[in-house]
Amino acid sequence: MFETLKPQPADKILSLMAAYREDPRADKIDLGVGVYKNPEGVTPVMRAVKAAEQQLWQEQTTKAYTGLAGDPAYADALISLIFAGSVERDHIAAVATPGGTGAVRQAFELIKLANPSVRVFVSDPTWPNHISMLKHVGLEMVPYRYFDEETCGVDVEGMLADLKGARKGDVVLLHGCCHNPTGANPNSADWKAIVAILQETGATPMIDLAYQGFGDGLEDDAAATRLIASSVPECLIAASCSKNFGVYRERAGLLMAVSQEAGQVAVTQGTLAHLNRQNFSFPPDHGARLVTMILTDDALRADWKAELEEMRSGMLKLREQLATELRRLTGSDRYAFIAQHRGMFSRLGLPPEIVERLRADHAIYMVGDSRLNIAGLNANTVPILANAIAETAG
Ligand code: PLP
Ligand code: TYF
Repeated sequence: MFETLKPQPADKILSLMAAYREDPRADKIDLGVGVYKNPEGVTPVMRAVKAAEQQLWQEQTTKAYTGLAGDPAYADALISLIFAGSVERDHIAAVATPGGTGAVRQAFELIKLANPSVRVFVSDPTWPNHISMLKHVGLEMVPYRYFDEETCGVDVEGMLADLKGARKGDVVLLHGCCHNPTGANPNSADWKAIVAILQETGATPMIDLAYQGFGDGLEDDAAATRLIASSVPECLIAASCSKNFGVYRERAGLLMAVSQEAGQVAVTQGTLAHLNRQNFSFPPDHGARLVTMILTDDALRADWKAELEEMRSGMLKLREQLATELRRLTGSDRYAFIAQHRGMFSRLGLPPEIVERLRADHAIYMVGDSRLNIAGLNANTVPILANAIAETAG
């Protein structure tokens, strides 16, 4: 039967990773896949994660199954990090998932079960896995305007106009902070306008929160999620711990469904557990347990926050350095948006030919849509990138 299988389109980001690995040039620069790297180019195991792992190794007495929803203490800890009491705990159904991707996938499954004729509104552009999973699950997709190619900021007017086309029974997929792939984000006034439209239309928001702590800080990065979840009757949040705890391969995610109607929560919780059972039964526990240990221990939590803050401020400094360097070299403010963008990514708005020339002539690897991973840079490579951009794109 396998002969009926057809080759599947490759993930462009993962293919770029492979091309980079094969490039023999010693001075190559990897600005592709969204993985944090320190100035030495290493994706470190965070200090608090190491400490928690050591403690876990000594103290853990069993690796027997948890539950279909994972360890409830994990959901409690992450809910308190994300919501900080802005939504009552008993209004939230939550299940652990294999990474943020697993949370997104399970959210799509839940949506399909609740309303098979749903339309899911997605930002243009969005994370490519949103699109491929929506197709795979068989849900209708409606793109909404998001990125303004001229300013490299959010096309707020276009976005709001398109979101007005959603109706009750539809889902609006939003990036809670640090938009992937553009780096451009709504400001707080924009978020209020988005909430007003959600209230008007009755569409259900779904928030993908994969970078809390990478933009303006742990609290600010959760502000839009808190505002939305406390302003609308229902919403979904797919959270990832991959980036902010650096536990990528452990696959720690959490899917949350908030209902203003507390009486709804038990059935939603049961449905989420049922969907976990259909796909993988018990979610991975190791990463989730480390996250729980860190969030519930004062010393580990303080050290984790300090290290996360170092990572965040390092990325902001690189943004500022790159914007300044490009202003000097081009004599224009055309790249000032790089310092305004937040998170790991910026879309530079360069055509694919320029992205290709940067790779061929300068061994600089960014995604074809001109998305670069800021964390792939350091103080020494910023001027190299700036020179290459100024030379090829002006
Ligand atoms: N959502 C977005 C927008 C992402 O960029 C990512 C990627 O890292 C994820 C979700 C999920 O990541 P993971 O499955 O590694 O937790
Ligand atoms: O956008 C990125 O680079 C990250 C990592 O299939 C990633 O979100 C990339 C591709 C993929 C899963 C994760």
